[in-house]
Amino acid sequence: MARLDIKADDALLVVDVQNDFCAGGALAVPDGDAVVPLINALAPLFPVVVATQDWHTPGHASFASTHSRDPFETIDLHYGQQVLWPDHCVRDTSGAALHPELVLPDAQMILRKGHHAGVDSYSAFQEADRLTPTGLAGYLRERGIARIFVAGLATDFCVAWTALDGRAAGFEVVVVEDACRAIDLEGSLDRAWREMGDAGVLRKDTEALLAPA
Ligand code: VGL
Ligand code: ZN
Repeated sequence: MARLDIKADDALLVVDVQNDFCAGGALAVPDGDAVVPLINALAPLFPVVVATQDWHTPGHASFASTHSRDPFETIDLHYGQQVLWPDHCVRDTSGAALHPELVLPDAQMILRKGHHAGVDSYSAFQEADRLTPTGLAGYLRERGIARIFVAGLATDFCVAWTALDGRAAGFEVVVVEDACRAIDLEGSLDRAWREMGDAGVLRKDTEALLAPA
């Protein structure tokens, strides 16, 4: 297989590899822990590594409990449709911590998102109101980044929204498929890949980055 060479203007975004999305967590993604060794192998290749943390207030608008509803129902909030989740990644709890086996000594930025009580943020670039930027696009541009590689959890939510918004912000985007795992709620994974494909997001496996030159 031809190797995809990492360049000085590439960044790796490690999305939400947090305890609550891994085995035993409040919103465990099936096989979520499996992304950790792959991300640990990828990270040293990149000149810029950014990790994100889903970082919600207690009583966050994305929590089913806040609305006295059941998890995985959908409701309309002031900014549009919102899937309701079990309480997860409450700021400063062990569930919100990065996975203990994630080894990212070279990560230069940790971005927390979803921290406003009334608005969710699957995307690392923009909150779900589609108005409030996180500042990530500006950070990456100032660092001279042209292409981002996205890995982490979950493929069909935070990874996909981050990849799509990365394209909208003008970056080339590659999702490292085998370094992601999905929730897959009512066809969300197929839909996410379709939307990412339509937006010009490339889909690669770790092997393409690690293969001998
Ligand atoms: C995520 C659902 C709720 C994710 C975050 O990281 O994909 N999914 N909050
Ligand atoms: Zn969340």
